[in-house]
Amino acid sequence: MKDALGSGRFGKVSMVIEKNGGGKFAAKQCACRRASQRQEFDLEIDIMNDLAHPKLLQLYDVIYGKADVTFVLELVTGGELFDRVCDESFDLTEQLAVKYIEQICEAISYMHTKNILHLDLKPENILCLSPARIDMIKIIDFGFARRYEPHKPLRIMFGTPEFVAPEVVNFDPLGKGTDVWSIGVITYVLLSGLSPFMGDNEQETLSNVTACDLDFDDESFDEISPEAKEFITKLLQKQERARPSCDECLKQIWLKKAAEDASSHRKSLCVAVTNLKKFVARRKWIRSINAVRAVTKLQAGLRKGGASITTEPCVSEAMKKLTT
Ligand code: PIT
Repeated sequence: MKDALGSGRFGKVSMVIEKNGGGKFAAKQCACRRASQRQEFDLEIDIMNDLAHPKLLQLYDVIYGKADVTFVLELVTGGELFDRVCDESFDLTEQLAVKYIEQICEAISYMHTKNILHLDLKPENILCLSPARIDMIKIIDFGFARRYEPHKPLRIMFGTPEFVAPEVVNFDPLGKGTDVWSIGVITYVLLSGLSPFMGDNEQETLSNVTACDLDFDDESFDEISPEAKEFITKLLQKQERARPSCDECLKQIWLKKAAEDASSHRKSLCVAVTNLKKFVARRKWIRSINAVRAVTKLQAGLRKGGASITTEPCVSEAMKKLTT
């Protein structure tokens, strides 16, 4: 075990080095005590084993312990995309934003050809390949991914309020368009730093999502191209079936025009990241709160079961977050 890479709903991820051979990997260690948890992990493993794409994090091995399961994963070292974009030395342009969104659409299009939905696309789940290749991304976290059978309605109530589609909130059948919606929200945030459906609380956010009223009124959109706004508007349509497929997204004018501009060396304007920095700070705060909520829940469970709380990695992680 080497450095910690991060932690979240999924547990703790650390860099690990193979004893024979010295290969570097990421290891995601998760507590797994109940049979229902084991079933969830088995589904995630089954799905990950089906996925082999350069923009999707690869699973190499799984190690089952008595009360935990460890995923041996591809190592990526660039950190979260939104963190990199906010770095002082980074100039985000629309052209670069297109490059990111294109990679997300390609990866999700591949998943959709396999009839797999990701269902938790959000900024935290988009990492940069390495410090030297922050223009290349990898999508992580297949913990909510599901197989989609066209004639079998899939209803699920989970995800992150700011990024979930109206059909998730309404408990209506989900589809490939459910992921497309989240890509629309990610694009909106990337270009403006504003979260399109954010309310003062979770309830309000969910009601803004179902109302689906979208605007580009804020001054952060003043310099953003009409093609970008058109792209977002097409993805954020209330009807799941009205949204373009990922393949259709890749053919939108915004993406095509950016490619032409890039090949003729026309530079696009820099996107202002002041709002994005606030967005990133707020998301981190929410994640800490969620970690504390998880600890409280765990404490209650452990009190019943009589185990020791100090041995739980997520507890020490959450406490560390709280005190920094
Ligand atoms: C890395 C580097 C890093 C985080 C991760 C991997 C996380 C991966 C991950 C994979 C999953 C999941 C949650 C997180 O459910 O900073 O190489 O399948």
